[in-house]
Amino acid sequence: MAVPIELGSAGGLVLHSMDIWITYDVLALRPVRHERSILATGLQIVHNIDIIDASPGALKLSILSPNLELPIELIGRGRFLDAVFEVLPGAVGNTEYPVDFERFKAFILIDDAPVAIEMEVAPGAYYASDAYRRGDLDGDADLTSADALSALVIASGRSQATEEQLTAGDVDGDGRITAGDVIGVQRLSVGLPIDPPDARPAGTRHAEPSRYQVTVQRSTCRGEDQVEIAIELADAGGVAGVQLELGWTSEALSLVGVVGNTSFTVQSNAVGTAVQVVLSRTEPLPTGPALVAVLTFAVDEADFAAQGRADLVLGKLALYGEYGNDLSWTEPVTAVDGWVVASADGVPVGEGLAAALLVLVVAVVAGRVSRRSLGLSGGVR
Ligand SMILES: [Ca+2]
Ligand SMILES: [Ca+2]
Repeated sequence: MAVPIELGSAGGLVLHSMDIWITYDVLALRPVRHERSILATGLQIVHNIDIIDASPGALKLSILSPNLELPIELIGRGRFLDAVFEVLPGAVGNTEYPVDFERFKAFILIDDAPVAIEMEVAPGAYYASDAYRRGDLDGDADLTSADALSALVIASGRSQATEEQLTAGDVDGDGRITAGDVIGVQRLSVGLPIDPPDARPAGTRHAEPSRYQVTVQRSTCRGEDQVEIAIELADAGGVAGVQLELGWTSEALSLVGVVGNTSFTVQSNAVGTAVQVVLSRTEPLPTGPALVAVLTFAVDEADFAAQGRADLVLGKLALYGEYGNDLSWTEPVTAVDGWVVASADGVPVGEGLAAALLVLVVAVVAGRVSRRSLGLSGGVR
């Protein structure tokens, strides 16, 4: 049973050390290890798990910057660490066991003196129940491609996640289900790790400008009844997932179909004059330009000739890496909008978009375990 420790919105937070102390019910749970997500790679983490019987009920993790000259910069948000617990035979089904922070503190050195960073902390709870576990969106206690399909359908907006599906499917812990989570569920379904090998130093932000640029094609429609618009990646190196919304500014265009790059699994959902497209795969693409998708629009010729132009605007653009990590955490991701004009007289526009990260919220989110896991003596997720 893994209890995720999540950083609600910590992008850009700089710190030198952190204490995470967690209290739990000793009759139901026993900590066995911690697992670090891509957000915690490269950090020095010490803990009391090996001597937990000396201080039962209190799991303590301490994180220290490996180099005082180089504070830790948290480069994203969502699942930071998992505290993995053994579910003890004493755990009672359908019972809520609180998992709470005894202490959650982060410090930064200012003039060689540690100063506490103010943080908002929210406790969580562990449910011994037959509810869903991580990645099991359909709740059948098995991790299969059906779960990845459910995640894909939810990520594209075709269906709304139930509370249980959000708990199970939000693998990266950012509070919603996106292409990054689809990658995570796909990986879980075949037993691939959702955390990277602990090699990359934390907080390494690359400065290559616009390496990840997504461009919507610009096209002239000279009386055709259909127009095809390509969406392209300038460099697809490391990309394992794409999530985007494309809106168009003329009702004279109606979407006929979306064909994705065949090396991805693709799902789309068109509502009115916008379409959401989600693409995912479990391995990252090699370096080089790549087609993301081709959208085919039917054109109402008379209406469109009268308007003369439709802008094709990229919104909610996100690219995800092999571990479902949002690539904008480490490199800029830019969008270049497109357009369709009725004749060659159209005027170009198109601006990039920038992502912003906000306040810090830290939460232990409900961990769940299936009845099947509970039935195993000492069963661990
Ligand atoms: Ca399942
Ligand atoms: Ca998510």
